[in-house]
Amino acid sequence: MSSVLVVAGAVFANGKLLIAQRAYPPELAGLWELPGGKVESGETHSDALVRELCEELNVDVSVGEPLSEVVRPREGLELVAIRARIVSGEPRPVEHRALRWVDADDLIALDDAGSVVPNDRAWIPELVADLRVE
Ligand code: DCM
Repeated sequence: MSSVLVVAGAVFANGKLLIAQRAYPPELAGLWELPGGKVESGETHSDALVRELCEELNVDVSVGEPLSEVVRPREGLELVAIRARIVSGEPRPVEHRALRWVDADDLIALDDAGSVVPNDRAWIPELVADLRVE
C-alpha cells in the first residue's frame, strides 16, 4: 500500500505565524491548520510545499528547515511541517475560509479552545518556541 505524505508550511513573518481556517471536510471546517497538502509523485517536500502554498495562498515561498515532530496519525499517513518565508505575494485564502497571523499567545489560546486541526496539535510546542524568539 502506498502511503500519503502531507507537507504543511510554518510561514513566519514579522514575528507571527500564518495559519489557515479549513473550509472542508465538515468535521474539520472552521478549525485552523498550517496550510499545505499532499506530496505528488516525483516531487521533493520542498517542491510540494512551494506548489501547495502557491495554489492555496497565492504566494511564492522560500523553504527552510522542517519541524522535528513528524505526525503519523494512522498507518499510511505522514505529515511534515516545514518552515517557510514569503518571497513574493500577499497571502489570500484561495481554498481556506480565512487566514490569520498569530503570535505565541494567540496560538495557545486557539489550541486551548479546541480550534486547531487535531493532526497539527503536535507541532504547537515547537511553533510556540519559534514564535517566542521571532
Ligand atoms: N492535513 C492536516 N493538517 C494540515 C494539512 C493537511 O491534517 N496542516 C490533512 C487533511 C487531509 C490531508 O492532510 O486529510 C490532505 O490535506 P488537504 O485536504 O488540505 O489537501
